[in-house]
Amino acid sequence: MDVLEQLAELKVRALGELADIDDARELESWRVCYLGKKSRLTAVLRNLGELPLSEKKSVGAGANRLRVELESNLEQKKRALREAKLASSVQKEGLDISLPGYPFPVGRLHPVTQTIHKINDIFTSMGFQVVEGPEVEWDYYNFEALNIPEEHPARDTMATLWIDYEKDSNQRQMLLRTHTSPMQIRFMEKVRPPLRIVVPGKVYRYEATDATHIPMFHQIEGLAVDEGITMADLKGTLYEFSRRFFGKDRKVRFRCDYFPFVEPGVEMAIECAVCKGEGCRLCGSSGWIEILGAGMVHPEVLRRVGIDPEVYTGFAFGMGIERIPMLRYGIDDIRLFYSSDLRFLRQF
Ligand code: FA5
Repeated sequence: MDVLEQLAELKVRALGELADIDDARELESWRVCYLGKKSRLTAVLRNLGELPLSEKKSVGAGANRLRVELESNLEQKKRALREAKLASSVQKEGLDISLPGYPFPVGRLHPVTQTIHKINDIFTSMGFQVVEGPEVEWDYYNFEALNIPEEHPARDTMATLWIDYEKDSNQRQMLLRTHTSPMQIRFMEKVRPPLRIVVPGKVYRYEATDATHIPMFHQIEGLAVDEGITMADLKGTLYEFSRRFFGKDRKVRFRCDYFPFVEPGVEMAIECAVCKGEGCRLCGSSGWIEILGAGMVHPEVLRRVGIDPEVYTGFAFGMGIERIPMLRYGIDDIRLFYSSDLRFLRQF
């Protein structure tokens, strides 16, 4: 019997056996026997090279045709077995495959994260770069380098969570950063002006909670240092931010304030969204909500990082992020952001 006759016989046998198969395990044995590595068909295909030229072409074509035919029969059988199984479980378990499936719960970004992204977008469009810094910080970066030495009363305005850590040989102490300003120092230690950055992140204060205060909240720091930067650049940049974020009709107020690392210092407040300036619980009856502290970078801060204050000047600001969506959407209690109530969170 020549090879082509053998293949014809193989086909009859394989298809005959396949017709009688009615479970997946038998089907797998059939596949191994007729299409597997050690099957007769694979051997024929592998040894084509040894055949005389006259037979090679016809045997090769015949063997490949048979392989394709067996594979397609195998797929058909697999489908038929699957359908038969499904039909039997529909009968046995009363399964209704036409019922709609359960919807997958789809998550979304937290409103504070969404706000950070929006603020980043506004400042990057004005040429600022986004950088991040550590939440566990050295006393030096959080206070000392920002003109707040150990006995300075300004430390009292930021009740600090200290880390229980033995001072090292440099007498350094660790804390949870109370603001994002330490990144001003860290960044200026590494990068020379001109520079423009914003630094979003978590900050921590050991404070009582009320409608506008929580012990863990977010800030975004801004810092721009270059030749010839003035207070007008600071105000222009923050007005532009407010216009883009809150719209052009929302009033903005600057007032003098004190922060040891800026001179002069200001605070910026926005007209309260809940009472439209009339006075309510959220704004403490003042009609305004303070959202950030800012000012011109103190010459001593620049000097400490090796930047000459006679050549360079800069402005900095630190904004409380939670208060921004509160003002935009008229949310009257900051604690709602962290109470994990989906009815609140799903609105954003
Ligand atoms: C600071 O933290 C300064 N680092 C800001 C600064 C940066 C001034 C650069 C000058 C130059 P202050 O403590 O005021 O400042 O906090 C800044 C903002 O954080 C506040 O305006 C407020 O919006 C927000 N904030 C402060 N404490 C809380 C709190 N407990 N809960 C929620 N938001 C708060």
